[in-house]
Amino acid sequence: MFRVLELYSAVQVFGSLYLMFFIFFLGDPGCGGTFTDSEGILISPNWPNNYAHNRQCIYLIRLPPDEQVALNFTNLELENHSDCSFDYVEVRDGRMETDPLIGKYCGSTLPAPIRSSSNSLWIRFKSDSSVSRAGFRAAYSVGEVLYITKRVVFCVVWILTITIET
Ligand SMILES: [Ca+2]
Repeated sequence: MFRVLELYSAVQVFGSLYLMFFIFFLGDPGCGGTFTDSEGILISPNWPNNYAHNRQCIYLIRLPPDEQVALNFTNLELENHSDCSFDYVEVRDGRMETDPLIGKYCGSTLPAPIRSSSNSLWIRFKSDSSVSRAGFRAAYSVGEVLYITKRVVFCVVWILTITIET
């Protein structure tokens, strides 16, 4: 009996150390982060399997200053509620919790494509203490229209400048 208890505590200690190691070094894949590449994928924790209860994950997409973020949800499966009070994904137009709200989403209706007005988007995923689903997956990229427009305008101005000068 003594041996069994000893073994049990050893397993407990080892288990806790392993968990600490896992959280400290490997993080929590899918739970938030800062995204600075020109394109990327955001997923809820544990996607495509069910997310855990009582999670909060913050995702910040930050592109170079003169670019916009285009965000498209490809999958959405969250606990449904009329005001999305239980589990939700909220998207804000900027880099902070206090920036203008673009939308708060839950259930399984995919949001329309989202575009930031500046170079960043702030996203929060939150789950409550019961009922979990698969979560969400969203892809972002540089907002091409503004990117191309700016370059076209630049070229036109450049050509005009040359034409006027000669
Ligand atoms: Ca829930």
